[in-house]
Amino acid sequence: MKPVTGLIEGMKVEGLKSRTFCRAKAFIFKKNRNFDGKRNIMTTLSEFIHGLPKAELHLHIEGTLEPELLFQLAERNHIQLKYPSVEALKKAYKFSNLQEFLDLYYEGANVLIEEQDFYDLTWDYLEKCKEQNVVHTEIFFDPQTHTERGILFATVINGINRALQDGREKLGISSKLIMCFLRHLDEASAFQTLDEALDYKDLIVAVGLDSSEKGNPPGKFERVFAKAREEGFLTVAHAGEEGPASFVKDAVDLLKIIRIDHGIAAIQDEFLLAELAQKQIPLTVCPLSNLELRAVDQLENHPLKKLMDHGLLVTVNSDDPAYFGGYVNENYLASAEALGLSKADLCQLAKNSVIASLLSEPEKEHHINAIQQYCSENA
Ligand code: ES4
Ligand code: ZN
Repeated sequence: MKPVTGLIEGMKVEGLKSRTFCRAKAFIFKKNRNFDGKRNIMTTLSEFIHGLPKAELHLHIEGTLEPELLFQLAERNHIQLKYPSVEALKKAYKFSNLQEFLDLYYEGANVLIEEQDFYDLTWDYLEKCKEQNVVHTEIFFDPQTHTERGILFATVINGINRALQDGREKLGISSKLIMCFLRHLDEASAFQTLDEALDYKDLIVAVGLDSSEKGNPPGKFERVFAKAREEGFLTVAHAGEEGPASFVKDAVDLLKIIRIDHGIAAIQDEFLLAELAQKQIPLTVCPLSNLELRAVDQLENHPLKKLMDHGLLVTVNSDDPAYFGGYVNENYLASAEALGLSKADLCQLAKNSVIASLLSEPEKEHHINAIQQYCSENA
């Protein structure tokens, strides 16, 4: 399914959802003019970001379910929705915290029933990647969101994987799959999910931890993560999104993670910052998500740039783009506008996304060279 697009005086803009983002666009539109009103060639940050090759490392596939597809799948699967229209559903996408969002996200996922539904969901996201010059993506999926309501693990992973395979062959986009445990559920449920994943070791590179952070510290899953590592999975975890800096530290020490998802609370602990910088443990930061879930009051106060200045390996990602008003390019753009990021900063973020990825060294080298070439040509 094609996203909503429009053409404003030669500048392609995507269908926008969030208030913040509409403001950002209006601003850029004005900046896109010379003093005499003529358009610059390759001058806007928007165009620069669009052309920049980049990887996405923090993306929940269930969070890419656009309202239009949600309605189509509800109809196809004979599911009655609470909302009378796409517009009514979109109006409900206003959150004051993580839990309010998660309630809608799990409700939305109820329309995913058949393998083809998971395929369509994933394929639409990959088309979006193509449009945005995302050359590599590492995708989270939450099997428990589906197995808890009677959908087979195989249905979920086969649908997603078939789309990822097509993405490689037809779109040239490489990808990895990361299976997340829902941290609001118990350890036994996570162990059972890990058990189911063992049949799909060739498709899943890492395990992660998501859902409600408050009250569910990393230590709750220490034994599950130890078993996952024994079985050969890498580990990542959401930490320091709504939770404290100590959860980031626990994820490093107890879960032996190779990347922190979000991790913005680390800004409050200078010892932790020094450790993350020294070990070059990447943070997969999601600015528009943090804004929409009120982890920050305004993007101007987002710690992204400060984290970069502390020497951390920071990346920019979209998290749940269908719910937070932007895919990866919109996250780069809104961050650049709010924090005054330079083209050099944006190039660094794109390189970081490749460095922090799970690609092989030769693959990383290939993408970093392409980014460097683009940045040199368009400085
Ligand atoms: C999530 Cl933004 C966020 N945080 C934690 N868990 C999640 N699952 C999907 N989106
Ligand atoms: Zn996330």
